[in-house]
Amino acid sequence: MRQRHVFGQVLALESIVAGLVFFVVLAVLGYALVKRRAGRRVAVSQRNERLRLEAYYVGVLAAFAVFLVAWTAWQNHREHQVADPPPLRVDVTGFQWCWTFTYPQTAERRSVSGDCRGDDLPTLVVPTGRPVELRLTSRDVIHSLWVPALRYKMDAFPDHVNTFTLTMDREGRWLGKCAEFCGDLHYRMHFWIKAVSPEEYDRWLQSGSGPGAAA
Ligand SMILES: [Cu+2]
Repeated sequence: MRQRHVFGQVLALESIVAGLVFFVVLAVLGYALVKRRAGRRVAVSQRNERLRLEAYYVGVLAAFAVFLVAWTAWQNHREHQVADPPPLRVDVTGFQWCWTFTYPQTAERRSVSGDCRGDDLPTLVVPTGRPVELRLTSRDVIHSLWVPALRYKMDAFPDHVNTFTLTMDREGRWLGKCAEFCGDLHYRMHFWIKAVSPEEYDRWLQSGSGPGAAA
């Protein structure tokens, strides 16, 4: 999956840079603590500032922060560029406490929903190799559509539509969750996202049965 790959890379780079900075700061702090312990009878310095050194320190940390923010924003921007060919559209609505997936291009506006009780989870069916634009909103409070294995999460707001486009490069099924605490039964707002071949997807869309049916 492209987005999984991209955001996996972003996470790896951020972890390496953040870890590096953390351990360098820790090492300098440890050095100062050990080297300047009271028992060592080190002469107390009369200086109370070292402007140039402090400026370097602040400059280096700021450069790391700017780099991380810019890199992440750039990757996010690349991931959200308009797809070509034009994507299939699926309207996703979060509600207390489940999800509805609606396919507006079908004549009868095919819809998959459920109550997220037990194993009866709604399934978002998408074809492989074709960009799919998810248009995300909420019927009541703020929810968040999260597919951990795909590294994707986006908030669903009432009276607002958030969009993102994904392209699945292989068939499979992944568990999605709500990542925004939204009330008593938030914990059970799970769904499946299932990628099938374009032929199977077309068949499913026409037939109104198959892998998209609950369970
Ligand atoms: Cu929720």
